[in-house]
Amino acid sequence: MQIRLLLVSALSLSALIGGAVLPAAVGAAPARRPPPLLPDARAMKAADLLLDRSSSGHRVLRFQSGIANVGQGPLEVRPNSVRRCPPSEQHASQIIFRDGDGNGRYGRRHDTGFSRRSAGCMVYHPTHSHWHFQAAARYRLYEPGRRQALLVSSRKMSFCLRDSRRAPSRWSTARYAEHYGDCSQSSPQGISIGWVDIYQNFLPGQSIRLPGSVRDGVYCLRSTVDPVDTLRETDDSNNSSVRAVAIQGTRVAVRPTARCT
Ligand SMILES: [Ca+2]
Ligand SMILES: [Ca+2]
Repeated sequence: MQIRLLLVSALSLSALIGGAVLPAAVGAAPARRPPPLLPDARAMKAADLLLDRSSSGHRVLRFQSGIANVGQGPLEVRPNSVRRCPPSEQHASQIIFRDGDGNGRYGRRHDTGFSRRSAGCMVYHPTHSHWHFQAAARYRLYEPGRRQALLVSSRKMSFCLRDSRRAPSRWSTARYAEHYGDCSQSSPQGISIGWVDIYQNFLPGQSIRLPGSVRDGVYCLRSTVDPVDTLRETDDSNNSSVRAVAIQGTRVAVRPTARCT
């Protein structure tokens, strides 16, 4: 009986406090979250290839690479302390923008709502004074038709994401203004829809060391973005590109991609 009395009192109290709200809430549809506008990362084919010597005298293949965003929303990550990361690293959240005005496309002015998801840790580059997004890309070299027998696999490369140049017109993305510039220590970083983040061949990490077994001949250089799938995007099946390259002595030349597909 005592319990029943308490229950009745509690119900009466809630009716007094929230009486104006309760009837309206019954049967009302739950507020629907606007749909996400996801990015879609693609790997540019390796370009500006050249053969070089490392400081230790090894032959290295240098090349330029790039990550394009051909999706429906910006590819954005933000350094923060939401989760713990190893020393000298900081957590990264991927920002998923939402179609707040419901028009089916991204607009910076109206689609300001977003959700966050964990995208691993970022590494700090003291010489650059900013955070690099880890596992942005990986490069592999193999002989045509022998993709499983890798000659070289690079470590996972970290990038400071930014808008470097417009994506190739063959990907026919919407045209958005450049938005993500130089990375600073705490700013969001990203790639706008229809833009590419380029990493030139002279930058650290933009080379792979050729093993002594690499003789003159044609090889396949495969670039993969988001290789360990830390980013949420519309299509995970288009994240690799391949370039056929002919290596001859100290020279390297591009060959038709069909050799490697
Ligand atoms: Ca993709
Ligand atoms: Ca919109």
